[in-house]
Amino acid sequence: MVDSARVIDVPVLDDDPFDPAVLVDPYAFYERMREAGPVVFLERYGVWAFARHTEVAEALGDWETYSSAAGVGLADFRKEAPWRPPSLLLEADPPGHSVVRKPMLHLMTPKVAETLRPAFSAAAEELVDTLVNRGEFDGVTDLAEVYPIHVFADAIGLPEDGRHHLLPYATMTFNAFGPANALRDEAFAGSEPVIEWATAACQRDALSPGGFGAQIWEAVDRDEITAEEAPLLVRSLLAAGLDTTVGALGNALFCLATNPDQYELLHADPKLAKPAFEEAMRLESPIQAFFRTTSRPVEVGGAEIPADAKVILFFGSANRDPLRWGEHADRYDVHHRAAGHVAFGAGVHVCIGQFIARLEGELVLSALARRAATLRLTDDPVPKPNNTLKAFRHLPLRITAGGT
Ligand code: 4IA
Repeated sequence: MVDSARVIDVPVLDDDPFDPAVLVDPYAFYERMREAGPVVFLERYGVWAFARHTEVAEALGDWETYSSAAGVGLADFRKEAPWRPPSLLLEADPPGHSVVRKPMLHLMTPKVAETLRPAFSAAAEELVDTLVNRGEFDGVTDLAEVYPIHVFADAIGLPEDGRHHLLPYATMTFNAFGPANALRDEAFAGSEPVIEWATAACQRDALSPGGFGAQIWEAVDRDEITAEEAPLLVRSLLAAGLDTTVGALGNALFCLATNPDQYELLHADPKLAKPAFEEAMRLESPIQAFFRTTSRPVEVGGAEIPADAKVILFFGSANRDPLRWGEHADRYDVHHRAAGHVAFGAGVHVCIGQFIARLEGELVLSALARRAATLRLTDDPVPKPNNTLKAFRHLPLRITAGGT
C-alpha cells in the first residue's frame, strides 16, 4: 500500500477525474494540476498524477520504474482480479511483452498500412459522397462510428454478423480502466452477449483468410506465439482499434467544425489532411489518461513516490502543456507540427496501430476537404462520457458541396 501524501511535499487535490462533468470537459482541471507542480496527489483515489508533458513522457519512457503489469487502469491487478484475462500487450512488461509485441508490430508496419490504402480510400470516398449529398448528418453516428467499423473490422477479418457488438465491447473496455462508478456499471450492464461474441470472434475459425486475425493465428504455426496467446492478441485488436479511431475521427470533425478558418485552409489544400488529423489527436486526444504502477521508489520533481503506487499519466493534459507547446497550446492549427504529442503513447507500449489510425484520419479528412466547401455545427455537440476516452456521442453537422 502507498502511504498518505502527507510525508511528501506534493500538492493534494480532492478533484475526481472520473466525474462525468470533468471527463467531458477536463481542461480547467488539467491546467490546475499542471500549475500545482510536476506531481500532484489525488486523494480520492490515493494516486499520484503527472499532468505536464515532461513527466508524462519520462514515465512512458521508463517501463522498468513505471510498470504496466498491474494494469493501466485504477485497479491494481495484484490486489483485485481484472474483469478479463490481462492483455498480453497493454497490461504486461518486458520481456514477455516484447515477445508478443514483435509479431504484432510486424502486422502493422507503415508499409502494411499503405497496402490498405486503396480499400480504405474507396470506402472513405463512398461514405463522404453520400454525406455530402445529404448535406446534414451526424458526424459521429453517420461517419466516425461507421467508417472504422467498416474498414478496420474488414482488415481484421471479423465476421459481418455481430459487428454491432464492437462499440459496446470497447465502451466496456475503456470504462473498466476507471473506478467502479456509474459509467463503468452502465457499460457492463447486459455485457454477457457482447463478451460472448467478442470471445468467439477471436477464434481461428471465425476470422476470414488474409486478415490481421488470421495472420496472428499463422504466427502460431511458425511457433512465434502459442495457441493460447493468439485469441488474446486478436482481442487486443478488437479492444484497441475501433472506439479509439471512432473517437479520433469525431474529435477531428469537432475541431474542424468549430474552427471554420482552419477548415477553410484544409479545403483549400486537402494535403493538410494528415497534419490536421495529427493536430486533432494532440488537442482532443481520444485516450485521456492511463496509469502505471511504480516498481520502486522514485523521485520526481523533488517528491518521492513510493514503490507499488499507482500513477495516472494525463496524456490529454501533456498534449496541451504550455511548457511544451507554448502559449497557444489550446489552439487548433492545421499548420502546427504536433509531433511529440503522446496521444499514441510513447516508449515500449507506443500504439502499434498508429499508422492505420493515421491512414483512416487522413483519408476521411481529405475526402471531406475535396468535396465540401464548409463544415459547421448545426446544434450543440453531445459528449459521450467515458472513464478513459474523450469522444462525442453526437455531432450535428452541415456541409456545403464545393470542390477544391
Ligand atoms: C488490449 C491503448 C488502448 C488503445 C488499448 C486498449 C486495449 C488493448 C491495447 C491497447 O486489450 O490489448
